[in-house]
Order: sequence, then structure tokens, then C-alpha cells
Amino acid sequence: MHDYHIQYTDVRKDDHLAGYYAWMNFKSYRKIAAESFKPFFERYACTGSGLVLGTAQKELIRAAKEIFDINPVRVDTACEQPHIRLTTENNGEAETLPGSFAIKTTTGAITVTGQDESGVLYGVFNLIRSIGLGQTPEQAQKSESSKVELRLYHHWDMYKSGESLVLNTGTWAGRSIFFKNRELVTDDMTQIRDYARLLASVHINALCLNNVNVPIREMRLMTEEMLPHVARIADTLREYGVRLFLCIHFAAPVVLGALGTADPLDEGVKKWWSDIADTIYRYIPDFGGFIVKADSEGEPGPFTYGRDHVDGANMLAEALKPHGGIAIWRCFVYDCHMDWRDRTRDRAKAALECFQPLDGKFADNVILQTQNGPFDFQPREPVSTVFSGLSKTNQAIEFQIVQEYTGRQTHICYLVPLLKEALDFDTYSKGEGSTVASVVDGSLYNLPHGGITGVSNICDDEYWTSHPIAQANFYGFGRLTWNPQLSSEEIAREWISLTFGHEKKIMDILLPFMLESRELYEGYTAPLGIGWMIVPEVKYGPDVDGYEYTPWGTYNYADRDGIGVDRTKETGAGYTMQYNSPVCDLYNNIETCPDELLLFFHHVPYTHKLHSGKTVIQHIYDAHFESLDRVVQFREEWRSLEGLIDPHCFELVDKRLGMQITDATDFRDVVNTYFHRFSGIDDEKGRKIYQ
Ligand code: GCV
Repeated sequence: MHDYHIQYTDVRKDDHLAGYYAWMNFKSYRKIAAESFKPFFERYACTGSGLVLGTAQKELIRAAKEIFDINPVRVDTACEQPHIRLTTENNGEAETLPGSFAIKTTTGAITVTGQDESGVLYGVFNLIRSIGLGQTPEQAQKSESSKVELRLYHHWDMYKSGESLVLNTGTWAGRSIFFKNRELVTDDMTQIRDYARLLASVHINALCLNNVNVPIREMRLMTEEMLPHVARIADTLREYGVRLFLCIHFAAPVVLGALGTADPLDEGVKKWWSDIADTIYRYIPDFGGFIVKADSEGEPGPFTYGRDHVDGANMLAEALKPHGGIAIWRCFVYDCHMDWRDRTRDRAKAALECFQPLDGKFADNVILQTQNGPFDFQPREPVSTVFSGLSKTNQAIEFQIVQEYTGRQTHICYLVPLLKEALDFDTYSKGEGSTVASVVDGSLYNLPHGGITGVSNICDDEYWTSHPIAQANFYGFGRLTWNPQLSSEEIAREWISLTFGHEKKIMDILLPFMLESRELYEGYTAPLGIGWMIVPEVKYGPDVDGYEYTPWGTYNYADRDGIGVDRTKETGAGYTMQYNSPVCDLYNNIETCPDELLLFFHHVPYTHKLHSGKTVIQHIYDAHFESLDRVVQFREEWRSLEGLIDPHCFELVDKRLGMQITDATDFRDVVNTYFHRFSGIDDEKGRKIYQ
């Protein structure tokens, strides 16, 4: 059997190629930089002081040197010669939301005004990005702010990272940058600082260090034993305005504290957590807070003590409150011991059923964090109904940027279109226009907190993300957290230009493929919203029945006549009814249900006609053949870029495309043969389907 475990890339720290600096390789901007910027970069002035403002100056100086070969001189603000002026004195130039900035160009100065120090840093990064995009000082002018308060990248990293990367033992991207040789990094912070720089460049302002599943060693991150080390990481992130969060284990008072209980209403337990919070804030004064996976997939939670999620979350929130911290409570709560024989129960319904009755009861420093879809980061899922069903609780959306289920950093799968679909989705909670973006930024219901979080795809390799093109997912995630209105194409264009330069041929070849790539991955893996046709545990490689008779609740119910899960009101599990009108009817009605989600909501015969005009079975065959063919074609196109792309990157991508083709061929043949055997229906185009 093919080995579907993670394929590492080399770690070549000696060789700081463009890959390491990613889209922030200022030297590569030289070719395109407008000369008219040069006089401004001769001098700079800065009003105010502080750690992050210091970073903003360093980045400005670095850009001057690396792009223009200039060592800028510091001047005072009265300077009459051209200069760049950084200031936190915001007299209406910038908005007032944290991180807001404005860039204004006059003949004498380019002024970067920040509402706060982070605002100045973001403004500087925007100014430099404009240079990398070939804009002029006039075109660089802008004023930006973000309604999304929490923009968090979540490292599902563990001590065991790099040892054995199967379920729950590491990051799905590769080796951790924080835990090396089974220890937390405590000495040289260079790589972490370089990483913080990338985070801030796309305005991510928070990072969680450890996996949501928290074994005992990770539990100790919040204790005196480990906090001095954790604080060093927090100190480094702080230079770039990034706050640190930690995942906690709900039963820590029992495991670490030797209390007999972790009951959230027990006074001893409350005090234990409050002491923990006090200790953390002594080491990390701007600590962001806790992220909690409770009563989920075997992780303990309040249910053990007959309490509910409100009791659990509010107890932690109370401990954090005096310090300004937040408790992020995950809604990934479902029964993972389901019986495939029992069709009355549906995992998709679990999160809303669990949390809707609790709406309005959470403390105001609790955020409920829900995955974009009701299952678990499949290449295609409808948007979770939790965003449609709560109105009195702070909410965040959780995306998976690491490609656990979308090609394991081996396939090119540009995820921004998937993210956009979820953020743009109209919940109709307050009538038309009630988008998920407006739910999670708190604006729809005027709630104090909200956020967009992503499971990080960062690992310890020369490109940070194993696959060089997967950097676009990191970049795109950050750009969208700051501004959910940006388009997938806009973001891809920026990333390609900043990473590969301005050669038209690169854009012409790479851009269309990136924009198609998620649908291609979907095309040769699982059809029409069904998901889960993968090898369990490794979550990669074809296995149509891999999850079919498991307790995970992730079934396709394929038989000789048809496929799909009936989630309708009339004859199925009724998940469609968790959506607001008119979405519930759209999905419930087989006539109006969009093709790409048909099998998520309906069980249909293989001969059912899609809106596309194809039958379901023909769609399955076509999608598997054509998606693979497109990847093969793209590899040829990529090869025509030789000489235009850094040779090492060129080869690495080429090699990974080879792996993508091999694995997509496996998917094509296994999935097509499976359904051909079941349905007995031939491909109308007569292509090879193995028997
Ligand atoms: C970190 C799924 C994933 C796990 C993940 C879990 C979660 O089960 O496979 O890797 O755990 O979801 O999101 O909590």
C-alpha cells in the first residue's frame, strides 16, 4: 500500500533562500520598486516610542537598505526634506479601531499614522508591500482598519512533533518550529522572530502555541516550570504586536493540581484557575487567553461533573477577566461514538443543538469558536449552522489552513476561495446581508468580541509550509482576517507578485491554476459535498469506505442504487432546518440544492440529473478524470517556467506536482472503480475504469 504519511521537505537553514522570507523578501522588490520612493527613504522621523514602534522603524530601515541600498537618517518631524514620518498621533487620519493606519503622501513626506503602535507597523508593511507591487508613492496612499478584533493563527503543535506524525501527535504541516528535539525552543529566537514578522505583515495579531488536544507536557506550559520559556516566545511575538494564547486541558486541576475534581462550580477549582491565570500574567502581561476543546473527542469537560459549557467557559473567563484575557471555547462538540446503523442521529446537527440553548449565557469575555463547516475541514462542506443560530454570544470562525484534509501540503490547494465562501455566506439571521463575516466580527449583533482563526500550516522547513505554494494559504488567511472583503483573485495576484516577481508568464500560468486548485482537489477526491473518502487516521489517500462503518458519524451511504446523506426535513435527519429561511428551503429542496452540496443534503440515485446536466455518476467519472488531467497539464505549464523561478523552488514544486499526480491517479482509479462496481454504469466517454 502507498505510504500516505507526511513527506518532509529538507530543512536548509544555511541557505536563506527567497522561500524563507516568503513574500517579504525585500531584495526581490528591487526590480519593480518605483524610483520616486527613493528620496523619501533617505530620511525618516518617528513620533512616539515603544517596542512595536521600534519594530516598525527597523522594518522601514531594512526596506530602505534591501530595496534602495539606502541607510536612512533619522530626522525630526520639522524636517523639510522628503522623509517618511511614522506617528501614533492620530488626528483623524486613521480610524480608531486598534491596528488602524493611514498612509498619506505629500511632496515633503509619506506619513504613516497609526491608531496605535501596531497600526504604524501595519502601515509600514503596507507601504513596503505597495513598493513590491510596483505602485507609486501616490498609489500607496490608503486608510485601513479591521473590524475583526482577533486574528489568530493556531499552532496545533506538540512536543512530539517531528517524531511521529499521525493523529494527534504533531502538526499536520511537518515539524514544529516551537518544539524541537522534543523540547520547547528556549534559546535562539531568530526563526520565531522571522515568523512573527510574517504574521504581522498580514496583520495576524494572535498566536496559539499548542494543539487543542493537551497531553500532560503541554499542560505544563502554563505552570511556573515552563512559563519562563513560554514567556521568551511571547516576548518575541510581542515585538511584532502578536499576543500569545495557550490551549488548556479542562481536567488540569486534577492532573497537575492534585485536586480531586475539575468541577467548574467548585470553589477550589475556581481558585486554582484564577491562580494559574495570575501566574501566567506575571510572566506574560499581555497574554491573550485560553483556547479550550472540552467534552470533545475524548478531551475532558464540564459534562463529567454534570455541568454545561457555560459553567466551564465562564469559570475560565472569570479567571482571565481581571487581566483582560479571553476564553475561546470550541464548538467542536459531537458524539464520536456513533452507530452507522442508526440513521436518526446526525453529527452535523450536534454543535447547534448543544450551543443554541446556551446562547446569551456566556460571559462577555468568552468567544465561541466554530469550524467553518459542521464536520471537520473537508474540501467542501456547507457553512456551519452555529453562525446562523446564535445572536447573543461572541463568535469566531475556525478555518484549517494546514492541509490535513486538503492535500497534506503535497497538493496545490489554494484555500482562499473556501474561506471566502464561508465568510460571505448569508445566514439571513437578521435578514438579507447577515454574512458570517458580520457575525464573527461582532458587528451584526453589536457584540464586544469576535474573530477569525486558522489552524496554522507552518512547520520547520525552508519554505515554512512544506509546499512553496502553500505559503499562499498563510498569506491569504492573514489578508482575509484583516479584510474579509478582499477577493480570492486579488489575494492570489498579490502573493504571486510579491513572491515570484512580475513576470507575466508566471502570473498567467500560476494564477488560474491556484484559483481552480481547490475544486480540482475536490474533483479527484470526493464528489458533490460528500467528503471523507480517505484513509482514516492519516486522512489522506483514497479509501471510499474508510470511514463508512466507523463511529465518527461521517458516512456516504453508497449502495448499488445511489449515494448521499438525506438531511432533509421530510425524510432525513433534518439538518437543513437548522438554517434560516430561505437557506433551509434552498438546501432542503433537491431541485434547488446546489450541485456541489447535493450529496451532503440528499441521497440520490446515480442517474439523478444535476443542474450541470450531467448524471451524478457521470459527474463522478468526469471530475476524477478531468481534475487529474488538469494537474498533469499544469505540470507541463509549470515546467515551461524553468529559468523564471528560483531553481530550487522550481524543482521542489515540480517534484511535489509529481506526487500530486501519483496520488490523484490513485484517487481517480479507486473512486471511479468503486462506483463503477457499485452502479454497473459505464463511463459514457469510454475512458479506462479498472475492474
Ligand atoms: C487536533 C479532527 C482532527 C484532529 C483535531 C480535531 C479537532 O479530529 O483530525 O487533528 O485535533 O479534529 O479539531 O479537535
